[in-house]
Amino acid sequence: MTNPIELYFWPTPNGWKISIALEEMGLPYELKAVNIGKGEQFAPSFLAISPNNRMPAIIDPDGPGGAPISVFESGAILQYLGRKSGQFYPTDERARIKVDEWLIWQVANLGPMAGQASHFINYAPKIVDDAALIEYGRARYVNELNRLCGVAERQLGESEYLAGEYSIADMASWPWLRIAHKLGQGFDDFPKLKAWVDRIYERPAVQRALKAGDELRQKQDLSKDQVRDMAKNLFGQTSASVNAAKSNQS
Ligand SMILES: N[C@@H](CCC(=O)N[C@@H](CS)C(=O)NCC(=O)O)C(=O)O
Repeated sequence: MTNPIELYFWPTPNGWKISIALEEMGLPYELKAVNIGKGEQFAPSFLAISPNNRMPAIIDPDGPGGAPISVFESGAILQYLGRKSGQFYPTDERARIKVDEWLIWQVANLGPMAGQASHFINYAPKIVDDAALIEYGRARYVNELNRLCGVAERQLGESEYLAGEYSIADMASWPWLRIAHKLGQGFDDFPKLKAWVDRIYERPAVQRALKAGDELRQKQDLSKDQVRDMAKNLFGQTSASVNAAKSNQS
């Protein structure tokens, strides 16, 4: 009987990448909530496994050589789980490189751009009173996301999934691309992408992953006060503010 993997998690697209992978791979896991709106990502015990103060992170009690291992950064976690389970991450070098390309495309491009588009659409209007100050950032990231949706659309015209067969690259990209319509994109412009979103949504493992930790989800339409409260922990972080938050938590 394998010990459950601890998944340090909050219900956001980056968190779901890993709950989807664990469900798809049939690896037992236990959710450890990290309430990022409340600043729990600055707890020294969390920073010890995730020095970038971001979730997701995992601790696998049965790591290499039978000793525990922690992993942060969703791309590194997905590759680790793919190697550990021998699933959704091909061992053939050419096929693996394809998966790596699309996985890194997600973590280096899609994730950051969609995250910033979400910031300017969902949060900035509740924090910054002058709409003109928001507009340049909003347009910049909505356009970048639009470009990336076009990249995915063309790729999904070549193969059913991003890197050929369903893989960890799809698990990384799906939680962000499925909400593209809430981030200034029209799915009518991206029919293959929309069909891929729907195809993956149908998977029982994906359904289970979306339900796990559902009780942690906040209501979608937060008030100005709620967003401003979260913003103290989430936005405007500097090296000094992280050090201060860290000492408050210890
Ligand atoms: N590159 C990271 C991004 C993770 C990330 O941005 N996580 C956000 C939530 S979606 C977070 O933990 N934010 C906490 C904070 O900003 O302090 C990954 O792919 O794992």
